[in-house]
Amino acid sequence: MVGQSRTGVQMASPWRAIEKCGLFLEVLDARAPLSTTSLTFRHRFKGRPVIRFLMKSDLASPSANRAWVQRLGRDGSMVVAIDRNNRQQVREASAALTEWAKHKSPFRKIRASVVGIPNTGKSSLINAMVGRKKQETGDRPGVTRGVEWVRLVDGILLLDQPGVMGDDQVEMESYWRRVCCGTIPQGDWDPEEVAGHLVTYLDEKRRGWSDVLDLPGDTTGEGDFLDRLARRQGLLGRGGVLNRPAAARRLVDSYRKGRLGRISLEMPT
Ligand SMILES: Nc1nc2c(ncn2[C@@H]2O[C@H](COP(=O)(O)OP(=O)(O)OP(=O)(O)O)[C@@H](O)[C@H]2O)c(=O)[nH]1
Ligand SMILES: [Mg+2]
Repeated sequence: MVGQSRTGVQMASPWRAIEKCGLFLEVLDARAPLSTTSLTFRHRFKGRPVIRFLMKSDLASPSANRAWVQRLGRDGSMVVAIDRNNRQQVREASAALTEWAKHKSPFRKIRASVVGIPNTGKSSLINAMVGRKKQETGDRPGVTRGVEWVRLVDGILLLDQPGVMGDDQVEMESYWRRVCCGTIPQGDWDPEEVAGHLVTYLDEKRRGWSDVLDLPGDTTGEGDFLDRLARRQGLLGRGGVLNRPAAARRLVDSYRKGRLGRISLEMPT
């Protein structure tokens, strides 16, 4: 099976390479591990071992990180919360992976497929573990276009590949969280709707979250809020009308980049 990349280059279907792998490294966004899980991959995992990496843990709440590691690891599987710039965490993660591989398959080469939805940090994880910028990374979904094998150590190969959204039916509850984690290209989502969900969530979970934006007046009311944000940031459209979509995009972007603080969007139940 052959796929067409956006550059027009023919590339092998990622699924064919994935089928060769005896291990999956599933990369989730630590801020929303459930919403950034792809059910499409879950079906592929069936019966094969999975190690979960909660990437961008530096942007998530530390207590939520601990809770997620515990919750997702309850079935005995390995779960690691990781920040690609934290060398010790990265060293420990690759040591744990190497150890796991030696134990599970002492005589055979391990091929591990690094999977996840777009922009969760798959290529960054590979670069951090191999200790050099081998794979291209970028602050937008769809950076990796083809499949590539990368050697971690002798006997362990990692497969980098494009993020796959799959054909999951995603409810709005997960969708807005995926947007806030940067997994959906700009233009594919309605900024005011997503910002509305984010504001409602933050108002409920994090008192005083908007202090950092230094907005004048009362903080309640989502419509009001975007108007005040647009005014504060001088976001005006034609005829001096407040540009609410631009304010909404700025808010989501601020969240995504951690400017509102380390805030997780989900906690285990
Ligand atoms: N703060 C923070 N940013 C990270 C971390 N890991 C990755 N990023 C950033 O997240 C963005 C996406 O990283 P990539 O490694 O390109 O993600 P990917 O999953 O390979 O993306 P696709 O190939 O597009 O599917 C980049 O801007 C990275 O710098 C992390 O641990 N912390
Ligand atoms: Mg990539």
